[in-house]
Amino acid sequence: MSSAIRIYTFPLSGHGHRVELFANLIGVNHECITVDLPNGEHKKEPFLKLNPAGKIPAIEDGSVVLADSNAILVYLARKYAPDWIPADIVGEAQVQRFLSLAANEIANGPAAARLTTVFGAQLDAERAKSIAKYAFDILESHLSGRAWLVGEKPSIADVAIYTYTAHAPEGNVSLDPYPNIRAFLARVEALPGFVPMQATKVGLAA
Ligand SMILES: N[C@@H](CCC(=O)N[C@@H](CS)C(=O)NCC(=O)O)C(=O)O
Repeated sequence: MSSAIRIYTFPLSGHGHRVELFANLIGVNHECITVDLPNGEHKKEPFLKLNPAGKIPAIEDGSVVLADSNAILVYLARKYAPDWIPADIVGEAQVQRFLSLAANEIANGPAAARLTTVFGAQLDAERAKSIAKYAFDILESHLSGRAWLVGEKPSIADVAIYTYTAHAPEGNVSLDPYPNIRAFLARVEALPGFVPMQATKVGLAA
């Protein structure tokens, strides 16, 4: 039997949770290793050998070392769960579109807004909330009449978008105006193997 994939993460990180969630959804053998972010473990050796950018998540799968949550989702899907990434060119490109949304507007919107409330980050909360609205308006409209972001079944696009969207209220971004998004989140949460990220009682979630 192959050894467990090591996922270096932090319990309150949505980027880390994205990877942990996917590992659980596809049932791949893995273990989560908490990196001590508050004490800067991610900025020192030996962690920097795993990710010179000094960020979690990163994984070790045998001799493969990989950082960046979306890159890890692509790797895990291609290697262990090809059903989670479309084989056709257009479907794959559509997935990439949502990975980009996750890496840009979701990271700079709801994730950044949550950083200000959960971690006291000195970021422009109003700007983050305005980017969150932009991203959620796109998602709300896209999810009209659709169960999943791409095609007829869940893909890594859904996993990439899920966590920071679900936890947006912690950053004072309400999901009340977005019924399609809320129904989408409930569908992800009903998937076999779903694991939640630890909730924090701040912002609208207080
Ligand atoms: N693009 C990266 C972003 C990862 C990221 O921002 N990680 C945060 C935790 S959510 C981190 O490690 N922050 C620590 C730091 O930047 O010092 C990914 O998708 O993995």
